Amino acid sequence: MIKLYGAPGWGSAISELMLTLGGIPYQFINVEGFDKPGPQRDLLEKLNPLCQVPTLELENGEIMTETAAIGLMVLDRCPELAPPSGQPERQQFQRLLIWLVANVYPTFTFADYPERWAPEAADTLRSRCMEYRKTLYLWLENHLRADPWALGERLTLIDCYIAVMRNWGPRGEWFAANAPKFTAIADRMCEQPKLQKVLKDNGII
Ligand SMILES: N[C@@H](CCC(=O)N[C@@H](CS)C(=O)NCC(=O)O)C(=O)O
Repeated sequence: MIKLYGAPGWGSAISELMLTLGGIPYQFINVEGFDKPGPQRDLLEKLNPLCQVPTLELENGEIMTETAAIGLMVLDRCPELAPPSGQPERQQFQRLLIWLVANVYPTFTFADYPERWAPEAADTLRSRCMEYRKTLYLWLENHLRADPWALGERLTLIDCYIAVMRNWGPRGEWFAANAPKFTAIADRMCEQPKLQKVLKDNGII
C-alpha cells in the first residue's frame, strides 16, 4: 500500500483528497513537526531531501513527491478525475494544475519561512508574498468555471487544491469576500460524502 507522509491540514491533504477520490488506498504517516529539527524531520529528510509534505512511498518502494506529479500518477489510475483529452477543458486543467504549483505554492515556501530566505527582512517578505498570492487567487477566480466545479461539470483534481488552500492564508473570510467561485467550489468539496473522513482528519471540516 502507498505510504503517505504528511501533517494534518498541510499540503499532504491535497494528495489525500486525490487518492481518496481515486479510491487508491494509502497509509497516512503523521510527520507533524517535520519543519523543525527532531525525529519527524530526520525521518522525512531521508525520503525527500526538500523535507516537504506530501512525500509518498509507492507500492514498489519508489518515492513520489510534488502534488502535481502525484495528481498525474492518480490520473494514470483514474483518468476520470480530469477532463478527457480532446475537450478544451483538458488544456485548462493542465494549465491550472501546473499554474498552481508553479506560482501559488512557492509563495508558501517563501512566506511560511521568511527568515530562511531574508532574515533581515522577514516581515516584508511574508507580507509581499501574501499580497502577491492574493493577486494570483484573483486571477484564478477569473479562470474558474464553478458550474459546479473548477473546470465545469466534472469534479477534477484541481478542486482538491481549492478545498485545501481555502483554509490557508489569506483564509476563508478573504476568499468569501473576494473569490466567490473559489469559495463555492471549496464548499461543494466539503459536502462530498466520499471525502468526509479525510476532510475531518485534516481539520478542513
Ligand atoms: N511543490 C510542492 C510543495 C510542497 C510544499 O511546499 N509543502 C509544504 C507544506 S504545505 C512544506 O512541506 N513546507 C515545508 C518546507 O518547504 O520546508 C508540492 O506541490 O507538493
